[in-house]
Amino acid sequence: MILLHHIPFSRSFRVLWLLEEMGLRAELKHYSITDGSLRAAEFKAISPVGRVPALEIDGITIFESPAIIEYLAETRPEHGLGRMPGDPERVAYLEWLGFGETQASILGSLNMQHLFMGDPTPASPVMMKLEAARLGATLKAMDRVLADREWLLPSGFSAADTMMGFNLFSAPYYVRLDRFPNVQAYIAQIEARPAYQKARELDGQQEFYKQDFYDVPEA
Ligand SMILES: N[C@@H](CCC(=O)N[C@@H](CS)C(=O)NCC(=O)O)C(=O)O
Repeated sequence: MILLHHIPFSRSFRVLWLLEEMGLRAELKHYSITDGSLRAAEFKAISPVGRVPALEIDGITIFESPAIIEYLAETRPEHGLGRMPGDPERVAYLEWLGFGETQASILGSLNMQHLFMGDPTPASPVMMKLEAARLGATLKAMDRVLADREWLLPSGFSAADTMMGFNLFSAPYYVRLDRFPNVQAYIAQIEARPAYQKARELDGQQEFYKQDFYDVPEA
């Protein structure tokens, strides 16, 4: 049995998507970011600061999405989705796994300030503007790389691409993507993948974003 601790439209989508790419189906245990369920002692025993995803598989429990993604790629090499030590793309692959979290941490900060602080007055428009610009810089870096290839690695789709699950749903709420045509083409390619489409069906309804775009409020 595979059990994924999950919130729709969050980093746990990365794992849901990679499992589908591998033809594996997890049972989902749902949480909400706002109802306190992530802070329950039972969940913190699995994920020490109460974050999703966590994955129960092969008799172990793993938290941190890059660790889960890498574990799945290494233990299921027949799918060819990892780049193992010795592979010429190994370093680039590891860089993209880390890059996924660099970008996601900016999104986490923007989500916190725009969506989760309750009373928005303590949020800082200066920080919101800065974080939106930093997010734009990560998209610009991707856009440059994607100018001459379809996927993050030259040899083709890999588990590193699944790290962009969550990031690429969330980014358009804060940065207009028309500045990044290669990222837009990349998203279209991702959306055409049957495993991605199935994972989106299984993901569930997001409950965070209430409008199409979040501008920086006037200071
Ligand atoms: N680096 C961790 C970050 C996990 C994380 O922050 N997940 C978010 C959802 S996208 C979460 O659980 N947030 C709950 C909270 O911050 O309380 C990973 O990649 O798994």
